[in-house]
Amino acid sequence: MQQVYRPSFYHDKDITDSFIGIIHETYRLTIMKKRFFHLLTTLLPATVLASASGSLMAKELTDNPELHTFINKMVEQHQFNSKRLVRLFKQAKLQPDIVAAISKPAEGKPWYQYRPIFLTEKRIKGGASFWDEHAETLARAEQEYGVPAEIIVAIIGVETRYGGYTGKHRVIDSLATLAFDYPPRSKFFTSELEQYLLMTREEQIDPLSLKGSYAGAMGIPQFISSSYRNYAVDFDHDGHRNLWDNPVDAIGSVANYFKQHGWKPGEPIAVQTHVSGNKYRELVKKGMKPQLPLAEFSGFGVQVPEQLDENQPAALLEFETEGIPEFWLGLHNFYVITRYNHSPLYAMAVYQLSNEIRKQWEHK
Ligand SMILES: [Ca+2]
Repeated sequence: MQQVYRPSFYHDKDITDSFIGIIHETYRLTIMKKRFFHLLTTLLPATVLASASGSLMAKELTDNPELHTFINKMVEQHQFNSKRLVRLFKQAKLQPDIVAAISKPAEGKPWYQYRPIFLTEKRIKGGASFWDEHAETLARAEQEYGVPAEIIVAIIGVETRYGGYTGKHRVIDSLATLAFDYPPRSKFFTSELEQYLLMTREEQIDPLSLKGSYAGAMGIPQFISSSYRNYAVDFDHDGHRNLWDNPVDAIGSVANYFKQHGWKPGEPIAVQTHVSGNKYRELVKKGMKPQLPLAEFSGFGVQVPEQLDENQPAALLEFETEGIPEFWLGLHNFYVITRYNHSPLYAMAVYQLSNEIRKQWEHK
């Protein structure tokens, strides 16, 4: 049940994980949903699909009974003002293009097509410049949270090209559309909408004013509302957590996110390996979460480099190339990167980009 892999700022991510993570642009639909939408999108052009799936398109959002259930909940549980919420949602708009975007067929790009999107000369140089510009902050984040500067920089580079593109959709529209007009993900996005209203109230921001990805990911590091509330930090100590135009807060927040998801300072991330025979497939099938200790890998025909501690659990990852597949040992910290976006391709792109950025930065 692997995910859809696309550039991060085009999708959301999964909700089923026990961590309430950031929403980025990978999403894991269930197999059934995948099939259903694949069928739909095969049969119908995107525009037709958008209006067909948008059962409420002809109606106002405020006609939707589920919205009123939601508003009641916000009033009862969080003491929001009912009339104000109705006024707010009168100004929110269901966006058919958001439904069309998220219901695109689940075609995962293979690694050899995914990698070049992120591992570009421009993005590597951009990373080194971003590092130069924020060297002090990155060093402080590394010191405080134990997360290497190049990983923080690579995440921000993959997410938004160092803050250059943070999304064009009004967050209220994205979340309302996906909560009330996109049944497959309604539960998750209704929860994120709740988090969004709480977040904007806490941060004293007009909920109509914020923009983000079509899946509601916001700011320089593309945090979804629940992540914002749980992991964003005021890293420049000015009294606000501002992930939209404050790179200092963004850097601290990414580092904090990794720390809270178990990043182990100084430990390796991933190491390329080779396989022989067919037994390795059993390891690949186990997925990207490290489970078996490396000591057992040779029994599956997988080479284990000597420098690695054999007691640590690892995952065997297969990446599609145009020729023979690449195999990598994914270690604990690699798995932590996938908590930001549940895709091994995403994590590998971040890892490789981080290495290139470090090289470039050191050569300056
Ligand atoms: Ca701040």
